[in-house]
Amino acid sequence: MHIHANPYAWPWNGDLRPDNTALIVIDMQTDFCGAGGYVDKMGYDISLTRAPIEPLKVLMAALRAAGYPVMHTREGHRPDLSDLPANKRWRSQQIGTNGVGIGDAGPCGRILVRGEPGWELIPELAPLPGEVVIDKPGKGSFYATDLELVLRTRGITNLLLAGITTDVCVHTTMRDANDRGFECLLLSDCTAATDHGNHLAALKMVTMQGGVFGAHAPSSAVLAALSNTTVRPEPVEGILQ
Ligand code: C5J
Repeated sequence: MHIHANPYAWPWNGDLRPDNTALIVIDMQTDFCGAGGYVDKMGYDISLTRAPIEPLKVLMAALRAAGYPVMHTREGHRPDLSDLPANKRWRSQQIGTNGVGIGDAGPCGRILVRGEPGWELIPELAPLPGEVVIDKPGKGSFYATDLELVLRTRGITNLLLAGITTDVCVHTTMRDANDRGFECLLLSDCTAATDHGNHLAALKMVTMQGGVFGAHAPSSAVLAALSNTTVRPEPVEGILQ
């Protein structure tokens, strides 16, 4: 089975099954797409980072119904900030109001700190019991996490990538996954950036060099491929279907 994608029909080898393909929903946390969260505090427009919520709801339901694993990531740091590099903290304090950055108190608790309200995944896209949730201290989902071990253990070779933000955590994860040999599809309407131009640029980057990091497609292309594999009624003899 292939998904109609840009710049090639994905996956490269047509081997797309629920036991070798997972959806990874990256950092759909209040800090990135909720009122009073980190992105909001920095002064960016959260209607951009909230745009993937509705298409993701539909896609996650369809993939779950078809037996595909759905995994989630959360960016965040230990409460003692021992895993927060000083330069990451300093840079985050340069934008927004009052020098408040990662680790500091905001309207949704301490920004990007594990256990705080802003760090939680948004309720609309809450994981189901048993779904893998990866906590990561960085932008990429592989750095300092057990994501690769989890994927290899399950025999996952294909990744559908979604979440926030296209140009930062989603792209870093896609690049790192690609270097590890995973076949990646970036879901264009299920991801967004704090700047729409950056979102479009991040999509375009994927298509260079024959698909330098994989391919991208809207979730409708995944839904179309899934519906083509649903069981059709047995043809009745003598009747053309
Ligand atoms: C950022 C992310 N943008 N999840 N994090 O800082 O993309």
